[in-house]
Amino acid sequence: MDDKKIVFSGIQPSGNLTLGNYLGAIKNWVSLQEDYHCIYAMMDMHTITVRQTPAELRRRTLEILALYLACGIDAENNIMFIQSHNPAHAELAWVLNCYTYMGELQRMTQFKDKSSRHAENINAGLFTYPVLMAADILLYQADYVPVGKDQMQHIEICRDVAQRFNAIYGDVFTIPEGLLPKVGANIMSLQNPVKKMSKSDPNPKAYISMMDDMNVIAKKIKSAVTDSEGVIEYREGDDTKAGINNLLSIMSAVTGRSIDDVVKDYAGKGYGDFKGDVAEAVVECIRPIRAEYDRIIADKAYLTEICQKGAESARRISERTLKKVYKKVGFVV
Ligand code: AQP
Repeated sequence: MDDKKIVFSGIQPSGNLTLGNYLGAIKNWVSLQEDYHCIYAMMDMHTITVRQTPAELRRRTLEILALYLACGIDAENNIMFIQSHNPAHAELAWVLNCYTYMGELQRMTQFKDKSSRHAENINAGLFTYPVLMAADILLYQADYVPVGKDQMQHIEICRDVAQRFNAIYGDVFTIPEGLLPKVGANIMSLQNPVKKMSKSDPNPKAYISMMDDMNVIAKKIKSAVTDSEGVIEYREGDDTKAGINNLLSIMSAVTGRSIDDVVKDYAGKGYGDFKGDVAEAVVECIRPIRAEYDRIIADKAYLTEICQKGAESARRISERTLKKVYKKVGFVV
């Protein structure tokens, strides 16, 4: 084994992936694959914290894998697998549940947000979601977890639980670090730009889906909510500027140019010109990914083979951690 560090991340197939998922997570994953051992999963177990249509969940799980590949994740050199194909995730989550405090989980922003959106179904799984996420990461002794900003709070709780466990039993878990992309860590809703862009937003105009037609993408960006000031300027923390800030971040992330550079191009220009250019840049970013996706999704046998191979590797790696944990807590192994 070489001394490359380990990267773990995943996305839940709870809807079609958005531009936020791409810029906040997958784009970063692609850039890490040269230098690290990367493990990228389709987190289906997390999705059932909210009701799903079973046939859709099954379909979307493979679609997400096809999208990972289309975005440039190399199947030969990385492990990709479906979370539920490795029972160790549920097994370690149970143990970690017994080392996580209710008070810690009650503070989680995502729990508060999702329980207010799904008031009819505030289930225990939704509450303990961060514990399952901690198990996902700690099983593989991951050093780094590339995520968007919304997930940093869950990385913190994962670190706390791992440190607590290590303090009792010795160095069982590697303490992981969250990795945010330089730009694109927090892409906001196009209709309510103080809220993050989410794939499960009931209003499809609020997000760009990686599956949207190119003309739909352009339309959604052109109708993004902005302000009436008419000045293209980035003002961090100013909610009245949230729409323009968001479009500037998107433009910067898809073109690789700094926000300052982009702002200079639009001195004295109007929102119409700017939105038109952002729309074009996003379309040019997504178009080749879509073409590749359409090719890959047609080959179900190939996708199934990747999942099977990935699950075998994932099970092999995680078994070592789980055995160690079981031994430490006193289970007969
Ligand atoms: N708007 C965003 N900007 C930047 N990064 C984002 N991510 C999600 N939304 C944005 C990052 O994408 C990865 C996958 O997230 P996930 O699907 O596991 O869960 P999520 O964070 O809850 O994403 P969604 O799209 O909001 O899903 P739903 O609507 O089902 O809750 C993570 O790295 C996340 O940070």
